[in-house]
Amino acid sequence: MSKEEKRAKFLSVFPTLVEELKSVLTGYGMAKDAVQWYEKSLDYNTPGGKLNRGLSVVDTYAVLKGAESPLSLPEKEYFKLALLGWCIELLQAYFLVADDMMDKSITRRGQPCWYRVDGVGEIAINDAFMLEGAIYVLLKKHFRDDSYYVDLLELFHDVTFQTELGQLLDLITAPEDNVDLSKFTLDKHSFIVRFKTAYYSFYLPVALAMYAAGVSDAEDLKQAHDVLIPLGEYFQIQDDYLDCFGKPEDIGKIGTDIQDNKCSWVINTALKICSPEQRKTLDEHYGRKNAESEQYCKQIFHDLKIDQIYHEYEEKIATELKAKIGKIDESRGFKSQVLTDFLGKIYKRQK
Ligand code: DMA
Ligand code: MG
Ligand code: MG
Ligand code: MG
Repeated sequence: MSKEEKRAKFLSVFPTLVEELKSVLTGYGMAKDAVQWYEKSLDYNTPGGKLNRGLSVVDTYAVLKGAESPLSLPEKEYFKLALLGWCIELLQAYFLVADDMMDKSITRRGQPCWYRVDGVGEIAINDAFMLEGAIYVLLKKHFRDDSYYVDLLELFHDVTFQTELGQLLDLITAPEDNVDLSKFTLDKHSFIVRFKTAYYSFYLPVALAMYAAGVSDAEDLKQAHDVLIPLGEYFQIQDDYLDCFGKPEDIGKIGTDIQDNKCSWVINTALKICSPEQRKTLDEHYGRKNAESEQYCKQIFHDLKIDQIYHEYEEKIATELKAKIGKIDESRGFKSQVLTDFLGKIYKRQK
């Protein structure tokens, strides 16, 4: 089954969900222009990305069920799993709309960030809340009678809060008016990225599929967690690397980490190996809101061959993760294939 077919099938579920959400608003007697606004926000912010998180829910479920491919699942079963996948994409949409405002980003997925669209501005804050709200409307409608409904709710609530904790740390470690590079460490970075990215992007899709498949013994959830959190850390290190070294046409966004004074993997790695002279330049130019200062920092990252260190890191972490995956105990029904597939999806990604 080709990747394109899987993606097309997953995408084909989305318009149904939008109609269901709109009908909730219509049911409350909401004005037509409000319903249209919500539809536009859903369409603009939800389906335009790689859909890795959403697709992983159906893929993982198929592996756990021993199905040949997600497309060979019975239609109703596929729909429910795809719906869970779309709930992660909605969660992601909610985080990204807010993240782009807080990070003052310009573009996302090759288009202007939602808050920068004409007429949107700070209404984007409420739109973000409503993207999150959609998750619980859909879960209630389709999972209320399932034995694991409360597990799904708790999982979404816990992971959302963990992500918000990560975002809090990410933001307060990057004050706009007080650049202090001595506060950055790779340990701090690791903590931030596990919370802001790894839980919702890696643990959540697998845990959702596990609950739906009935492979949700606490030991198995822990086995998944213990590989997926370091895997998610690796993914965010890629994001940090690409923010500085990636091409906007590949990553669909313009990097802002240097100007935003972010505690990213790139600056932390540079701080460990730079000369006192380079450190002085970084102290003077990192986190300053101008392109010239940003360029000074980029030159130092280039001189320090951060890209080479990154490629070495990538080989090392991939080897470590493969070894961890090799030790998974499959006796209760969990399958290490789920984790191998995840690693395969992100290994050496350019976007
Ligand atoms: C991503 O952090 C985390 C969340 C919860 C959106 P980021 O700001 O590095 O993401 P991006 O580079 O996509 O703006
Ligand atoms: Mg951001
Ligand atoms: Mg951010
Ligand atoms: Mg980033």
